[in-house]
Amino acid sequence: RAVAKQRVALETLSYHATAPREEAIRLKKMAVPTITEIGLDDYFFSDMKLSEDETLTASLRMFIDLDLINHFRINYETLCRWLLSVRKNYRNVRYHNWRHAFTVTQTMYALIKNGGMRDVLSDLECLALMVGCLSHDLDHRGTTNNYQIMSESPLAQLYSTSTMEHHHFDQCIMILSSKGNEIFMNLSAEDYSQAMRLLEHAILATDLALYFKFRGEFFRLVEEGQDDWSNDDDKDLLRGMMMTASDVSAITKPWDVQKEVAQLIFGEFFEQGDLERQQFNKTPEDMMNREKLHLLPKMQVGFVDSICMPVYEALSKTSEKLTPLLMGCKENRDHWKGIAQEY
Ligand code: 5BB
Ligand code: ZN
Repeated sequence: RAVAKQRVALETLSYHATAPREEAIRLKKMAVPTITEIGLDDYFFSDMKLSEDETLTASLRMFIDLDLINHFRINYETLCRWLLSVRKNYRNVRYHNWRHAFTVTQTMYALIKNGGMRDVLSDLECLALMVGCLSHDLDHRGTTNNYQIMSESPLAQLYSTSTMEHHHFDQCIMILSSKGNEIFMNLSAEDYSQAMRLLEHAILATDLALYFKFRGEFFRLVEEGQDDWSNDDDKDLLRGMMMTASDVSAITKPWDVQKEVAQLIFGEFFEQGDLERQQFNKTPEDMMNREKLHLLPKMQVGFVDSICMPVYEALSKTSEKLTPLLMGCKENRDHWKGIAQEY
């Protein structure tokens, strides 16, 4: 069994190429925008006007601004190469691509900088969350965990729960340990192993199934008025919720942005539905069924009510500085609700 798993691991994980050094040298020489130039610390930031290069230089700015480069003695060229390698290992799918990773990271940055989370988190936690966000959907194929299981994909054989998230973490570790990409090289042995644990936790937390599993405990803490996060288990919960809040933060953006992003999500889900029709000769669930397009506004309301509002409400209770996310989410709910009622 162990041998079989190893073979599956090799088959599925063997492809990963890092970016060439020349590209890193090119990026290294590029001007990096300031935070205010592109509104990087704004909750309502959108990447839509940024070029591909600007998503990279903006990422560099966030690392510089959080003082991660100095604090962890990260070689700048190594950071450039690592960023390029991360981008390269996202696929050209509609939604779960590099831009999604980048925008999730920007929300995390805003939570840290403007949401008051900097006071609660250690530098190492900030580093792990930022690296975790950039890496959290690496090599996503535009299909869900359920699809991996249904199609008996090698990944599902390797990991029976949180299938894709385990794979994203694997890819993250592979890039971090590739020559020329080792941004954690100068961490102490203790910090390094702690960073790995934090990274794994952060990436796995983006499985909504785990969000559902752990949120009750987090909501209970928040209801009790918890504001001291010195307990490690409590802070694990908080970091996990921050990952979820960042991952679904498209739902908090101004309506024109939310509308555009929703199109991408619908498109990716529908393509999976098309695959399911072809491969299994079955009618996909409504969410993935093109013929059920008219149900999507109602589904978005359901998504907001069951997943998004609860996490933004809870986070708002931990810090008032996080309420803009809750407000943005509410506004989009009203928009989707309005459209749903037209039908
Ligand atoms: C989400 C959990 N899933 C297992 C069943 C469906 N639900 S849902 O009813 O809350 C839902 C969420 C239904 C439709 C949705 O989008 C319509 C295409 C969404 C939705 N999900 N809408 C969004 O704006 C966003 Br952001 C998301 C998160 C997408 C990534 C989650 C991928 C995991 C899917 C299992
Ligand atoms: Zn994601």
